[in-house]
Amino acid sequence: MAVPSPQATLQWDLFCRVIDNHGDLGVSLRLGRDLALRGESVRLWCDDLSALAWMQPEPVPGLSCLPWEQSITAAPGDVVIETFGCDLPEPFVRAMGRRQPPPVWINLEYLSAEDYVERSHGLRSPQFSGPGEGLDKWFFYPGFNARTGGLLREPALIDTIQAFDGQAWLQARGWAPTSGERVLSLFAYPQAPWDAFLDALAQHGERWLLLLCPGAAQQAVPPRLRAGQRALALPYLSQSDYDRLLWSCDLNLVRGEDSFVRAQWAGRPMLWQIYFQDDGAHGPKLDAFLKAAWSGAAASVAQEAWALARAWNGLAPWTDAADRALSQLAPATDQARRWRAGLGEQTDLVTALRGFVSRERGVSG
Ligand code: TRH
Repeated sequence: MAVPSPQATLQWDLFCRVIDNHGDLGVSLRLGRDLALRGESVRLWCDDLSALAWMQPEPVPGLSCLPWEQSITAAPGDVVIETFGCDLPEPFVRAMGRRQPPPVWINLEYLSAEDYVERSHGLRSPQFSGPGEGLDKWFFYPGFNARTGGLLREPALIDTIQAFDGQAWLQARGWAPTSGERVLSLFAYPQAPWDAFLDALAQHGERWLLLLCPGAAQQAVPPRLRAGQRALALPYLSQSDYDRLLWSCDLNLVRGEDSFVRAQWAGRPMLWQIYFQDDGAHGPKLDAFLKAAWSGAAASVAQEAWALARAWNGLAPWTDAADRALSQLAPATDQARRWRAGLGEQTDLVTALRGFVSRERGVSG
């Protein structure tokens, strides 16, 4: 159901190239759906829409998901967003130059807590050559504070999560923990240190139900389960159901970008497996996030959380401190709630984008 919008409906063109995995489409879809549910008219042009069959099986009013090639003959709308610097088709960019007024052209960048984000957010990139000559492109950076573009957060998301009955939801699907069992969701890349992780979970005889998302976890975990652990292999869920899974677990292991953000909204302990980059850029990116997310926590608790996150990502050996972080989830739960409350005060990404576009178009938002 579309939320009535005080602003005039605009036509938004979102472009997405799938490089690997599911985050490129995942973020673009999440953005497109949020815009559409707030009353905007959105076309999502993507070079590989195959994952849509499970990510978004139901149509969303106001959102059309279309093959990339069809954009070549389309008339550009009021706003054009290229996600993660994907190059737009030349004929489309030429058509943008002919449009009066030209669309507001935005490059939506990757999420990071590093300092460069605040410096780069909102910068203008005048196009001096090529098909877009004479146009301006704007850099829009999501982020974790008010000097950035914020995070995708649908209206009333935190209230919805707080009112959600995760136990009943798991029960209805046959995924509920038995009495005395704790439950985690596990979405991971293949290089995770599986043995150290499962040992650490089992260390004090705790019993765990591991809900394994499709991919590496389903191959790696079942043959390695320790005493007191059992696992269920989940199918791919819709994005909305994947969110509900995160809201229902005692611990969420997430990766990439979109599941990482959604786990923060869940307000439960989480462990992030960052997208690995050959040049090592993922190390400082992880540390910048940890620094932000654990600020204000007791020093010993923060140190253990850092040790666990770095070990899970292969950036440090697995230590006793990492073990301790996994065996004491109560401080991580408190911190996750505090962190979420702070993020919830921020302007969300869609509100920030719409405000930016209104200003650029000279319309009071
Ligand atoms: O799949 P990811 O690792 O994606 C990426 C890509 O590697 C991308 O190239 C990189 O740029 C980016 O990370 C940083 O992880 P991510 O971002 O969490 O995307 C997964 C999406 O799949 C997310 O939108 C949630 C969704 N999903 C479901 O909808 N249902 C499911 O059952 C699962 C497991 C995920």
